[in-house]
Amino acid sequence: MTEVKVGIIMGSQSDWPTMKEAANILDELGVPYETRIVSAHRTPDRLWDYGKSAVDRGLQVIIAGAGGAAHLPGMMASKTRLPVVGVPVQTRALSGVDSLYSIVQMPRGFPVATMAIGASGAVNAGLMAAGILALQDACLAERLDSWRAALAESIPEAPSDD
Ligand code: RP5
Repeated sequence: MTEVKVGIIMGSQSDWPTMKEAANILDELGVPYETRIVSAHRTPDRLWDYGKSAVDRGLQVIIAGAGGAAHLPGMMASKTRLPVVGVPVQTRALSGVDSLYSIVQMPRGFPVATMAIGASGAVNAGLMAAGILALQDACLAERLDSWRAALAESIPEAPSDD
């Protein structure tokens, strides 16, 4: 059985279209992950249990996405020493600036690696998780290098009108 080392958690089903971008990139890189809805406000006990058991279950990185009063990544960081990568989900009312500020401004001692707002942030969260795991996994490091090289290769040298 392949060991799952990345947990992708989110505050609500409504965050999934954004957080799926993190899952997609991990699929591309061949990194197994699990996905869970864990809300800081609506299911605090689930958050606690998840954070408490994360290390023992073999997780190595947690990607946490939430929107609005986005307390999930920070609360998860308070409960586990695993690296927590935070994704501010774009909100309708405040375009995700609320989510960003809720996630990024952590008190000293409990870091959250905060990504950009929305889909780009979720993709980068997946890449960040892969980069962390690649430190101990030479095959994954090779796949990540190839992925990065292919992206660079796909960028044209000059703009076109098409
Ligand atoms: C947050 O509230 C979630 O992360 C979500 O982004 C936001 C709205 O949740 P729903 O009302 O759509 O379930 O906790």
